[in-house]
Amino acid sequence: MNAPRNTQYRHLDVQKIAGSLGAEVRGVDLSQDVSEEVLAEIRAALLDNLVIAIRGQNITPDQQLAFARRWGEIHLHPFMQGMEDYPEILKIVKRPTDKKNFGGSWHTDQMFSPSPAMGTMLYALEVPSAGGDTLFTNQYLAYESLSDAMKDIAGQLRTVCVGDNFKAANGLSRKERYDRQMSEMKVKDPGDVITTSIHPLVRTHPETGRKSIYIGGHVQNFDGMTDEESQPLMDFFMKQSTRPEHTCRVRWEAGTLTFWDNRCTQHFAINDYPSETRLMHRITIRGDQPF
Ligand SMILES: O=C(O)CCC(=O)C(=O)O
Ligand SMILES: [Fe+2]
Repeated sequence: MNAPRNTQYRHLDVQKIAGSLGAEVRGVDLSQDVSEEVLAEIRAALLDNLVIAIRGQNITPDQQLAFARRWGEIHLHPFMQGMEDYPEILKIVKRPTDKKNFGGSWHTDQMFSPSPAMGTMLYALEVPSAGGDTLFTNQYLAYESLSDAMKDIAGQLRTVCVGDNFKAANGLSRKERYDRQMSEMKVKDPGDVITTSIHPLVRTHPETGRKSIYIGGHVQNFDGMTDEESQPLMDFFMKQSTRPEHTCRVRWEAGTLTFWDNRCTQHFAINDYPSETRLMHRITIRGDQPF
């Protein structure tokens, strides 16, 4: 399939929030068992819109986990410590005294894994009085709006993705950065879990068949190229991905569960709420090896 679909919904109310991607979804209660029919509509809404903000939920960690398991295996974060009682759930929290937030740069989740996260479900428990929105990009459009000549070049590139020690982080490890700057989010040792991977820059979505640019902050360089050769191309593909017309912005409310497709989007958590708390429960679903 090469074009976005235009699904008719029988159960859900789906309202687009921007021209390129993103929708608000109402008409489902995730504290109850979701029927196969409703689940199929949620899948269609996700595939059509890439990111869906399911509004007005009131769910426990067990209920969020039950919903997440309908989509596949839970992907444990190799670096971040899950909740004590729910190791599959990451508490994403920024307190009034914290300077840094989690996910505050463009990326797609766990791109450094051989089989990165297919999707992420973030459930808002507490949000600041204003701010703390999350930006998303449409990586299909980032690819489709390239010239044919650039598509050919992109199609030949492979990214080297590294889970720790972002080049942008001035050589600091995750542990050094997070321990200094985030009071409650704890980094763990990944042990023997693989956290460096090489992926195609142009990937094909396993469900829609559409091609997208697969890039994000975990990319260190292009395979076989020097840093000097890679950096200008990386800058170009990041700029192309994050052009304003390729983005949308989710405004959170307590009770919003936002579900995004990491295979065709990037996201960026905006850190614009000093002195306030923002608290989320996050679950990621394992995906396929990109091709
Ligand atoms: O807090 C957010 O809005 C997103 C954080 C993030 O990057 C993630 O949960 O993967
Ligand atoms: Fe993220």
